[in-house]
Amino acid sequence: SKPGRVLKDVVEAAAAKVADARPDQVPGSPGSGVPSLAEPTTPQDPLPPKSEQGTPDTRTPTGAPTDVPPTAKGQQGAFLTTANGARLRDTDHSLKAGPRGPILLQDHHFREKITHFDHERIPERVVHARGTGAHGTFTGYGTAEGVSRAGFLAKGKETQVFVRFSTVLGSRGSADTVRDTRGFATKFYTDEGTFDLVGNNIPVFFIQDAIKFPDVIHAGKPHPDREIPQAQSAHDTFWDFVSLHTEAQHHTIWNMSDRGIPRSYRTMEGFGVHTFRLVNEAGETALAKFHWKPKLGVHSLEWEEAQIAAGVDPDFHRRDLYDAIEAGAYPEWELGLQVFPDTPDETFAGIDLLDPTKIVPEELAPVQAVGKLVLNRTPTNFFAETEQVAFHLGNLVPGIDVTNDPLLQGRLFSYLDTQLTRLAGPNFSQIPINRPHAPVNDMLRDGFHQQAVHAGVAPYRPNSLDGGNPFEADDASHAFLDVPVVVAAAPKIRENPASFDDHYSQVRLFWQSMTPVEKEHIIRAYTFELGKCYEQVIKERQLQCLANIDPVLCSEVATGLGLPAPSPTQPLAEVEPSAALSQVGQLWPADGRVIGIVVDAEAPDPDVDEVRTAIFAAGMLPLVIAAHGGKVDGLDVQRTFATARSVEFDALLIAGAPAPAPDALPARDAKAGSGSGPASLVDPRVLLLIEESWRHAKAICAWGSGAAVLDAAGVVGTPGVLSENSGEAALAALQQLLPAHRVWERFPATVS
Ligand code: HDD
Repeated sequence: SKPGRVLKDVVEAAAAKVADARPDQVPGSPGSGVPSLAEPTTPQDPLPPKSEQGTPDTRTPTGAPTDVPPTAKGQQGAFLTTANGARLRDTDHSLKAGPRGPILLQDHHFREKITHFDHERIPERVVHARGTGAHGTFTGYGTAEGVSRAGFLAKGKETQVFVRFSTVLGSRGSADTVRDTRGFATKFYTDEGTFDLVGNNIPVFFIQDAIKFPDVIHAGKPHPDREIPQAQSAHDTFWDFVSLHTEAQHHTIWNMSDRGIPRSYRTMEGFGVHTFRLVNEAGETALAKFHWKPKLGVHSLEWEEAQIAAGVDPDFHRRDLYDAIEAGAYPEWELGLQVFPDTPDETFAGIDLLDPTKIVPEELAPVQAVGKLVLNRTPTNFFAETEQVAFHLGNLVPGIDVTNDPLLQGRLFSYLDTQLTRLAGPNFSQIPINRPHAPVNDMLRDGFHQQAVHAGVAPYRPNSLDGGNPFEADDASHAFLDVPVVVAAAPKIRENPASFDDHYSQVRLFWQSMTPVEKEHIIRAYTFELGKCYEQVIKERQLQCLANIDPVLCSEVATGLGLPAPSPTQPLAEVEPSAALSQVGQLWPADGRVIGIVVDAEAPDPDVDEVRTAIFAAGMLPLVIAAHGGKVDGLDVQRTFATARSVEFDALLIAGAPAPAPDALPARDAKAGSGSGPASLVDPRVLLLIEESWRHAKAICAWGSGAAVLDAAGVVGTPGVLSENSGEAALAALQQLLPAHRVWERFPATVS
């Protein structure tokens, strides 16, 4: 037993094991090159760190490069130690007064282990708690040089970035695919300081003034009494607020549209929302809005898909991002600018650029590409990077300044303030993920969790004791420029400009810009969400808002709710639809798309291998689906009929007609007693997969005996369902359909 063993025995036993085996025979041992997943029996080096840990971890807290190995603060050496580095003999038993006795207070290892564990959690973000992140590179095109002096926008300049995507309302553990706005926050580690672009996938916001932020969030979060529902806007308090506070109606219709349920973070646009002020080398200013344009286009889930995914794979978007990056299908966006003259009234084409509930249609001010973002590295440690990353709108670089947008002004306060609680003190910019890659010399001192050992005696200016250091910079040394905007003499008041009172014209613009199928989705979303409200008065009040947007939208939702449709209380705005707002009608690259291939494990089709290879070659991901795991005809099976659901695939190839397996649930027609129709010949889980894929408007192509499956599923002859003679022909047919994302004709559209 343990107490009887002496140190010598333990060391000798371990040494004997190591000596007996040559390194190349011991998986996981130093030199073997083979990490062991079996239970290890000998001291081993930790698994090699991922290469990305070179940055920003290889910086000192003051930003200077260091030679300290990146994982030095993580794991070193083969042996378990205390936090102070003393090697430990046993971490499985507490120190007790005899085997049956109480734990001794002197057990310093027990106390350290449990105390640290007790404090492992930090408060989740008050909003955007659920998220995932990735590292990448931004490369400037140089096209913005005329409007901004920011160095990272220069032609060919590469800058490291970290991006965190998020939902807004849910807790850290909530599902990814809920209907909500998505955060799209980017940290550019530029040579001139860190620039944070903290945006969303929706270009407008619920409120015009930051002082309303607690109101909209309290309304959207779960009800305070029961703390339900989680991560949803489909409840009374949310609709109570937005129907009373009508400036929220624009953001709300975006949430009710397909934008509220993205297919992937990779297929989302991003928006800086506010108007920023840019300054060029000559000191000239322009106003601008930031846009992220995804290379893969903007695609969304279908509402039923989103709901199923929330159950079968709550980490759907997180998994998708990691899988794509680890498969080498690096997500890409172009950063674009809409640029406006910096006029005294800060408007463009009659649109108030300081009002964050308004867009400027791209048809009026085109989005001009200024650089490219590629995400190519997943975090090594979720907590250290994704959880501890702290964004702040005040992280600005020379060439980019703020405007007086009252929402932006308030955000400049909130993002620093919130970290004081979340990251427990004022030194969070020293946490590795937050460290600037520019040298830091800030005269900020002390405080909780201070990591730096500051030298010198004079952290004040002016001083002579530290030789006058640090010195103030100027234009020649790339100092940040606060644009000396003239602030007009005005009374101190709590009021908005009159232009902020238009709450409906752009909501109508959005609605009018949608295709029939997108309108149908919006109607269903409002009907679903309001149908979840209990209070009649709230539904009626929101119907009144819809009447002021569009009578068809209002009457369709009213019908669904079983309520009368009210008339508008104000004239409907004359609007020019903006095609750029619609997701339907364009063709996009199919890179990174997931293609499910259903095979019959009993009679595998010989074309499957070739089809898989061709899918890979086209930059997509094939997943073989069969009745059981393991291998079929030498091919790995990635999904079984028990684990595959339509949500995971962008399209299906059917390469065989698998008969019902013993573990399959009874087929529907078998339950009904017929049992002899074509459906009973095919495994019912395959039929469910096809039924769902069909409902979710995905392309489905078959070849060989797979044609019989389409017949059994009753989908032959419908749009986007094709049978071909060979695997090659079936894949070619599928590739014709994929760029449109979905077979849109399958959605019935009752409105135009
Ligand atoms: Fe905010 C987080 C985006 C308005 C206060 N916000 C946060 C995040 C994103 C946004 C993407 C997550 C950052 C991360 O991944 O760590 N927020 C927006 C956008 C807004 C907006 C696009 C409007 C245009 N936010 C807004 C207002 C306030 C805040 C008006 C307060 C007055 N937001 C916060 C916050 C958070 C935050 C409380 C929570 C965690 C954090 O900052 O770091 O400070």
